[in-house]
Amino acid sequence: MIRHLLFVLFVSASIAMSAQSVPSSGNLKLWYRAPASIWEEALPLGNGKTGAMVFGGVGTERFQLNDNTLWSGAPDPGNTPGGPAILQHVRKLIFAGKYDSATTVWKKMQGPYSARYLPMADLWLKLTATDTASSDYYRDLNLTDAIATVNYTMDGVKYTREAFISYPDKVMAVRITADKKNAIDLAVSLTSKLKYRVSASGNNGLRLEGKAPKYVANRAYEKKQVVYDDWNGEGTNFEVLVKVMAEGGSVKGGKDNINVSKANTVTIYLTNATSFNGFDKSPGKDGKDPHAEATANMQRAESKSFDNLRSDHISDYQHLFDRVSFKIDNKSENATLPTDQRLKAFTGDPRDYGLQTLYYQFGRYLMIAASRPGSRPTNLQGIWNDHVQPPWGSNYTTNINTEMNYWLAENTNLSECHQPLFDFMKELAVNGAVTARVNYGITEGWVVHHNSDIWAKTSPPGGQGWVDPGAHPRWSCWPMAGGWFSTHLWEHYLYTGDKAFLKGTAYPLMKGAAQFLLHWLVKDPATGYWVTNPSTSPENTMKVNGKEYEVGMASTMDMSIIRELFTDVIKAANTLHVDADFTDTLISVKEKLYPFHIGQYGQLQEWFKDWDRPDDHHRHLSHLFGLYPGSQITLSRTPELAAAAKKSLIFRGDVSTGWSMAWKVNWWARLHDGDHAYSILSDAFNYINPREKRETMGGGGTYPNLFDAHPPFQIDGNFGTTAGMTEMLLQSHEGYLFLLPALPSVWKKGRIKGLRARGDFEVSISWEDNRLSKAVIYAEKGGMCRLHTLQPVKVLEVASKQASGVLNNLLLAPYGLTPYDNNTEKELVKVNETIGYTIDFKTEKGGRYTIVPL
Ligand code: FUC
Repeated sequence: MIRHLLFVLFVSASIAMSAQSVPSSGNLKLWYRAPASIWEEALPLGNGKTGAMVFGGVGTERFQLNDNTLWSGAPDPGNTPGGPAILQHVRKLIFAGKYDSATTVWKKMQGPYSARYLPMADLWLKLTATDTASSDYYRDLNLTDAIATVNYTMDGVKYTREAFISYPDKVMAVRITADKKNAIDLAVSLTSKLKYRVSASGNNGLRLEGKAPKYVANRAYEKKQVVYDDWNGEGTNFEVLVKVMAEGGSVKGGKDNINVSKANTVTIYLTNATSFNGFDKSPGKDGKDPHAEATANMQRAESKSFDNLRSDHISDYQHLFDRVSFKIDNKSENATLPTDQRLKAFTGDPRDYGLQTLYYQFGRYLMIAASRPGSRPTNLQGIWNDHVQPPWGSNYTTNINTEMNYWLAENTNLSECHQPLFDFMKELAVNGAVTARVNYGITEGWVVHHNSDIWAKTSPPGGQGWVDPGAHPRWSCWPMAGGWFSTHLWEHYLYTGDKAFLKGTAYPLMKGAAQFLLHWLVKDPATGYWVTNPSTSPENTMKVNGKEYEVGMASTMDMSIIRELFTDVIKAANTLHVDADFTDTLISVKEKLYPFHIGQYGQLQEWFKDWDRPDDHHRHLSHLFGLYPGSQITLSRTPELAAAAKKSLIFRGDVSTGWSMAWKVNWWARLHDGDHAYSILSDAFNYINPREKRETMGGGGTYPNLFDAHPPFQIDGNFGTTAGMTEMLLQSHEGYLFLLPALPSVWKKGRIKGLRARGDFEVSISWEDNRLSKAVIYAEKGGMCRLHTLQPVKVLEVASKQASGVLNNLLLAPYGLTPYDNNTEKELVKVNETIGYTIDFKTEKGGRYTIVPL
């Protein structure tokens, strides 16, 4: 190990010294002058299912591999028989104000923790017999074709290595070339951090068979940390196949490695599969045969040439990626630096807007690489994880993180990448109906709590059958994820206008989530309002008379999610002309939902009562759900609530964890304060050194490979920030398309092409001197368009008129009325008034409309 480390250090040092002469590359590349020696320097590839982190080593190349169906454990519903009695007890205590006792009793409701997302294997290429230094080292990840490349010169030979993972062909392909004949010598091998064995496979191939643990502990003090069954027992089996092909020279397959000598070109294909056979089946007893799947994929890939695989991969990827282009005039000289140095230099010269557009497109790249139709939804690390015990299990944390992962799907024109989340919801609805019945005695609809996994776990986590002092009802007591997820279905419909989706997929799920919540609500005997009890404001605590409590009733977030969902369901049922009685019930309950409150400081009240603390800097600000991603709080329709939300944001401060700051970018964008959004956004470009201890790292920031730092790495910050930058440039939730609603003053000149807005519109915007210079709106389906701009504009192709009345386009309809009580005597903080011009014009299906200033 030490020898290996010394070797890496030696190679890195010699590379750093000799790497001055390689030309810089375009702005859509992450590129470096040295190989990665730590995971957060390696570059991610993926096709939704298979993920690889490419290290780019010279003597030793490592591809750290994942399969997004490889998790610990097996289906484990973890529901609590006798739950309804526990619930009644908790409710009684809470209505009596006995929050402490309620918290203790709630713990009986907690089921097991989620399963862990696991690393699959490593592919190793031992490239040289001697540790000779190289020169002209260069590696990159090119976002225009999703190919990772390594170039270097050694002993006068120029080597090139390319790697990609193909979605259409379900294969990872690596090609090594040299500019001189017979120059490539290497050994190929496979290992895993899990239980595994390697054998020869056919002609010049390797086969790694692996087994995932049936249990990975969640707490350090648990006796057994990683528990394996035998090969035929419980736990997911997996397989990795490698095939090595060479032109020139010779290939010799061994038992556990393959040796190539004196080749001109080497091509490696890798396929992988697991026994995962659905969320409700044992991956051991009832698992699929991973060998059959990996073999079939390998045979199909082998029948294609590398060049064909490569060009099919590129066209598949570009079909999605090329929909959006983004440019901001960049005056910074740092644009020519390697990406890690560029990031380090950002704080000193924050004018490097090209780094921001690169980061933006990297967010879209990650979504395409990690979430494709047919794959699992992205987890806390997308699909990339190197730990058997990853932070927070690399699971689905559903009280913000999983939702944030999908905030960019619609507006950055990657609608089909949203699909895995919808597929997952179908599974959650099955398990969640059982949890609703067993835990709460609710026989209609489905529920999800704050963690889930590949087994579509829906019960509250926290440790079953034993008391875990680290398990907190402030996170476990939160049955709201089904409701929140369901708002994604409605958003997908608003962006696409896809009625078949609304009818067949969305509405049944949305209705089920609403049914559960309808039964979950109880009448507060004191106020007569419908409230949630028990309730938390995710992970935060309320302080009542100097004492902190975890569980109470009617948190603003609960009520906001329910209000948003009921509104969506009512609109969906009207659109489909179904369920009139059910919508009548929703309408009457909605009228008596516990409303928003503006508290004593002029803040948006987080809790049932005005217990908010100005010095509370908790990373979660879930009570602002109505401002974003919800649409209940807007500057134009509820300016007082918007002011209260702004006050809450000011109290909490800007600096927090990566995802929390990403959420704040979106909130400030919704408050049309581009400069404040921007100042938080620029904090995302704090260089985080992955070699430092987590405790000494700052709040939020970015690793050398542009992965977001919570810290540690968590992918939600990447996705949430890309979504937030989009929200700064285009919004469509207030009843119209608003161009440049929160353009920061430093982004003086720029252009973004191909964003999507509600109403099934595609929008391109250019600006100069901070003012709109031109926009083009493409109407995919046609229909009325309402447009808001900060300066008067005209439409070149058709007549437009000043907007008036209700727009005849339901996809663009605003939220509606938002009830609230204002209990402060203080003056509210000032918010940006909605100024500008609003016009209506008619669009035809497939029509293109040019907007120019008057
Ligand atoms: C929630 C957050 C943490 C972290 C974890 C995965 O618990 O509060 O910050 O993101 O999820």
